[in-house]
Amino acid sequence: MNENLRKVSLIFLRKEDEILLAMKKRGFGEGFLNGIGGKQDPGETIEQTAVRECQEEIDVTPKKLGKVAVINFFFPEKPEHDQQCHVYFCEEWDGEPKETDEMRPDWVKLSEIPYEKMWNDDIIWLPKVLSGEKIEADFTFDKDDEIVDYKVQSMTIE
Ligand code: 6U4
Repeated sequence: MNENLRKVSLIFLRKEDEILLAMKKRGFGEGFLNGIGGKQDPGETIEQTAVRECQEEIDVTPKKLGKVAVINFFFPEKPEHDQQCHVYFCEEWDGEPKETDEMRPDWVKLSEIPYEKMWNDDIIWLPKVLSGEKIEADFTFDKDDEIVDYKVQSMTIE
């Protein structure tokens, strides 16, 4: 695990055969559908970040999180974007997902995930974690945010 990378969280709420995706309305990844998350603040554990971001972005408080992936994203041409993304599934939470200034959430059927509206790495790793695998991955992007290299393996440390 790369301890020097800035950590960010990403949560996917799940119920029955649906997953919650949200359109990011501003900032990094604007316009993409994704799970809910953001940057770790000083003094927080990454799980605390995951909970806080979910509260801020869709007004939901996760009650139980299961880590499913740790993914390093590298941008050699824009190293300020390098980040380590800690991905969680959540099946128990308080509140109902609400649109905020940051995200517009929507339930989507697992069989109808619109990968063409998401980060282009998602189609590579999200199906794996949805099928129950826990993974570690590295993705490297060029200046146009296209993938130039990647590696996905089973998670060795939980
Ligand atoms: P600001 O705007 O500073 O408040 P914040 O919401 O704290 O931002 P932000 O938007 O930088 O953080 O977080 C980026 C979010 O996008 C995190 O949840 C991680 C996620 N993310 C970044 N690169 C991704 C990628 N290649 N694939 C993916 N999610 C990615 O699926």
